[in-house]
Amino acid sequence: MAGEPQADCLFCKIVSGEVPATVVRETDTIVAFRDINPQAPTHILVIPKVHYPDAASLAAAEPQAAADVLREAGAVAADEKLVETGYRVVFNTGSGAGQTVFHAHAHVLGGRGLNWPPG
Ligand code: IU
Repeated sequence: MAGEPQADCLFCKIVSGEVPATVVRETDTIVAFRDINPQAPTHILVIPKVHYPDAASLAAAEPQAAADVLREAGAVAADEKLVETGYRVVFNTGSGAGQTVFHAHAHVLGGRGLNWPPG
Protein backbone atom coordinates (compact mmCIF):
# COMPACT_ATOMS: atom_id res chain seq x y z
CA MET A 1 0.00 0.00 0.00
CA ALA A 2 1.21 3.54 -0.73
CA GLY A 3 3.41 4.93 2.01
CA GLU A 4 3.96 1.57 3.70
CA PRO A 5 7.51 0.49 4.70
CA GLN A 6 9.41 -1.42 2.01
CA ALA A 7 11.46 -4.44 3.08
CA ASP A 8 14.33 -3.58 0.73
CA CYS A 9 14.53 0.14 1.60
CA LEU A 10 17.52 1.32 3.64
CA PHE A 11 15.78 4.47 4.87
CA CYS A 12 12.70 2.49 5.99
CA LYS A 13 15.16 0.42 8.05
CA ILE A 14 16.58 3.61 9.58
CA VAL A 15 13.01 4.71 10.42
CA SER A 16 12.34 1.36 12.15
CA GLY A 17 15.71 1.36 13.94
CA GLU A 18 16.85 -1.82 12.18
CA VAL A 19 19.77 0.10 10.66
CA PRO A 20 21.59 2.54 12.95
CA ALA A 21 22.03 6.22 12.09
CA THR A 22 23.18 9.34 13.91
CA VAL A 23 19.75 10.81 14.49
CA VAL A 24 19.64 14.54 15.27
CA ARG A 25 15.89 15.07 15.25
CA GLU A 26 12.76 12.93 15.23
CA THR A 27 9.05 13.74 15.20
CA ASP A 28 5.91 11.66 14.63
CA THR A 29 6.41 12.02 10.87
CA ILE A 30 10.14 12.53 10.11
CA VAL A 31 13.62 11.38 11.09
CA ALA A 32 16.72 13.54 10.52
CA PHE A 33 20.18 11.98 10.63
CA ARG A 34 23.76 12.75 9.59
CA ASP A 35 24.68 11.65 6.07
CA ILE A 36 27.21 8.81 6.15
CA ASN A 37 29.21 10.47 3.35
CA PRO A 38 28.99 14.19 4.11
CA GLN A 39 29.44 16.63 1.24
CA ALA A 40 29.71 19.66 3.54
CA PRO A 41 30.69 20.26 7.18
CA THR A 42 26.99 19.89 8.01
CA HIS A 43 25.10 17.35 5.88
CA ILE A 44 21.88 16.01 7.32
CA LEU A 45 19.10 14.01 5.66
CA VAL A 46 15.49 14.65 6.61
CA ILE A 47 13.23 11.76 5.63
CA PRO A 48 9.50 11.13 6.02
CA LYS A 49 8.59 8.04 8.00
CA VAL A 50 6.24 7.04 5.19
CA HIS A 51 7.82 5.49 2.11
CA TYR A 52 7.58 7.25 -1.26
CA PRO A 53 10.35 7.00 -3.85
CA ASP A 54 10.93 10.74 -4.20
CA ALA A 55 9.83 14.14 -2.95
CA ALA A 56 7.35 14.78 -5.78
CA SER A 57 5.44 11.52 -5.19
CA LEU A 58 5.45 12.22 -1.44
CA ALA A 59 4.03 15.71 -1.97
CA ALA A 60 1.38 14.43 -4.37
CA ALA A 61 0.18 11.65 -2.06
CA GLU A 62 0.77 13.12 1.40
CA PRO A 63 1.26 16.89 1.21
CA GLN A 64 1.30 17.30 4.99
CA ALA A 65 4.21 14.85 5.29
CA ALA A 66 6.08 16.78 2.58
CA ALA A 67 5.45 20.02 4.46
CA ASP A 68 6.74 18.37 7.63
CA VAL A 69 10.00 17.44 5.85
CA LEU A 70 10.47 21.04 4.70
CA ARG A 71 9.63 22.55 8.09
CA GLU A 72 11.96 20.17 9.90
CA ALA A 73 14.74 20.83 7.38
CA GLY A 74 14.52 24.46 8.49
CA ALA A 75 14.52 23.42 12.14
CA VAL A 76 17.62 21.27 11.59
CA ALA A 77 19.36 24.21 9.88
CA ALA A 78 18.53 26.41 12.85
CA ASP A 79 19.76 23.78 15.33
CA GLU A 80 23.00 23.50 13.36
CA LYS A 81 23.44 27.32 13.33
CA LEU A 82 23.29 27.50 9.54
CA VAL A 83 20.69 30.23 9.17
CA GLU A 84 23.02 33.22 9.37
CA THR A 85 25.60 31.89 6.91
CA GLY A 86 23.09 30.19 4.60
CA TYR A 87 22.40 26.60 3.70
CA ARG A 88 20.91 24.53 0.93
CA VAL A 89 17.99 22.07 0.90
CA VAL A 90 18.23 19.62 -2.00
CA PHE A 91 15.90 16.89 -3.28
CA ASN A 92 17.81 14.85 -5.84
CA THR A 93 15.08 13.32 -7.99
CA GLY A 94 15.93 10.52 -10.41
CA SER A 95 19.23 8.76 -11.00
CA GLY A 96 20.23 11.37 -13.61
CA ALA A 97 20.15 13.97 -10.84
CA GLY A 98 22.20 11.82 -8.46
CA GLN A 99 19.43 10.13 -6.50
CA THR A 100 20.71 6.81 -5.16
CA VAL A 101 18.23 6.03 -2.37
CA PHE A 102 14.64 5.85 -3.56
CA HIS A 103 12.94 6.92 -0.34
CA ALA A 104 12.15 10.65 -0.37
CA HIS A 105 14.73 12.73 1.47
CA ALA A 106 15.90 16.31 1.81
CA HIS A 107 19.61 17.00 2.04
CA VAL A 108 20.42 19.93 4.37
CA LEU A 109 23.90 21.18 3.49
CA GLY A 110 25.87 23.99 5.08
CA GLY A 111 28.96 25.10 6.91
CA ARG A 112 30.89 26.07 3.77
CA GLY A 113 30.34 28.24 0.71
CA LEU A 114 28.00 26.56 -1.77
CA ASN A 115 28.46 27.25 -5.46
CA TRP A 116 25.70 27.98 -7.93
CA PRO A 117 24.84 26.38 -10.28
CA PRO A 118 25.41 23.05 -8.51
CA GLY A 119 27.37 20.36 -10.32
P1 IU B 1 20.74 10.67 -2.86
O1 IU B 1 20.15 12.06 -3.11
O2 IU B 1 19.74 9.57 -3.08
O3 IU B 1 22.03 10.42 -3.61
O4 IU B 1 21.11 10.67 -1.33
C1 IU B 1 21.31 9.50 -0.60
C2 IU B 1 22.22 9.85 0.52
O5 IU B 1 22.14 8.81 1.48
C3 IU B 1 23.69 10.00 0.12
O6 IU B 1 24.14 11.30 0.42
C4 IU B 1 24.38 8.94 0.96
O7 IU B 1 25.64 9.34 1.43
C5 IU B 1 23.39 8.74 2.09
N1 IU B 1 23.47 7.47 2.76
C6 IU B 1 23.54 7.43 4.15
O8 IU B 1 23.54 8.45 4.82
N2 IU B 1 23.63 6.22 4.77
C7 IU B 1 23.67 5.05 4.06
O9 IU B 1 23.75 3.97 4.67
C8 IU B 1 23.58 5.15 2.62
C9 IU B 1 23.48 6.34 2.01
I1 IU B 1 23.65 3.40 1.43
